[in-house]
Amino acid sequence: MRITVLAGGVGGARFLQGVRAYAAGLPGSEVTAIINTGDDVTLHGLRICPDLDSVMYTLAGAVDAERGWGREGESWRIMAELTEYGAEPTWFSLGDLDIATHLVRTQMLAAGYPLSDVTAALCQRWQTGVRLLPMTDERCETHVVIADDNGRRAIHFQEWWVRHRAGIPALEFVQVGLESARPAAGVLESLTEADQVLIGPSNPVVSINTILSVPGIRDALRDGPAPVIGLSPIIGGSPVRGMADACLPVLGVETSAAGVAGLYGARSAGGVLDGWLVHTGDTTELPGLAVRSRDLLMTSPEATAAMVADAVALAGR
Ligand code: FO1
Repeated sequence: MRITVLAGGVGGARFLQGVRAYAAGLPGSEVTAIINTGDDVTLHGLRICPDLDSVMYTLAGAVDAERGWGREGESWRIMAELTEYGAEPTWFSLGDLDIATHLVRTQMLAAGYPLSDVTAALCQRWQTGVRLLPMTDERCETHVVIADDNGRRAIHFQEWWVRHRAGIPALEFVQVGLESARPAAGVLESLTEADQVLIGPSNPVVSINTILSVPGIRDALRDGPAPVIGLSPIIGGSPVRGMADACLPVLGVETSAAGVAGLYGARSAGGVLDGWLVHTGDTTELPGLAVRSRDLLMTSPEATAAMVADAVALAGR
């Protein structure tokens, strides 16, 4: 079975551990993940791809499990030196081990390799067992429009998320570069040749909606042959992880399983979903959408693999 997954960072990484565990039980199966790159940022001259790296480190068993990002056993000596020099930003912490990844990526990009090739090269080392594809090879970044004492202005998503902990109300998300971006090499094929497409329980606004907004990706899902099943990132009105509740209202979407399903839309009504898994007790009623409820807490790769099995069963219903 060829499974293609749309995913963001920390939650997406956990979900992919479960998809990989599920696929391990099906000999000859392949898992491809299309990862959000709207969070990417250049700091201290380094190109940083937080979602790609969180997924890569997690699948490799090298992530700091408590934080969900960066390397296990990390040290922070370079960051301390940068702070001594007063080199901003000091609110975004780069670990010494992690910096090696950014150095390799930045050098390869500068030498002309597309991000998809750079990602494949980095994954060579980590043997992730899942093919990781950036949603696009083009530079494309989420900015957040805020209003504060300095007036109405746009700041990079990372500044809003990490520095301000999404505490300043967002007025709008702007995807810089997205309109002219194309899906990265392999992305459209992975959707049209898949037997099963899954939309992971990642941030629906700044991860999944960003991927879907790359020209060509939404159409490929809508017109593709594979069933598309999504998993709700909202459990009883709260996000499983992250701060999706600070993002959904910006699009006028209710923070609920039903709200997110409405954002993605049922394929029968021009959206992308055929089926929708919600957490026990949550509901969604959308014409043409098959809905099933179950425990959606990703407590272990095995528990998540059971979720994936239910998603696949829902697709075959
Ligand atoms: N998240 C933080 O909350 N603080 C940090 O200093 C931080 C640094 C960082 C460095 C590399 C990396 O790949 C991720 C990092 N993250 C950090 C996580 C990350 O930026 C966000 O959680 C995501 O972009 C949202 O998915």
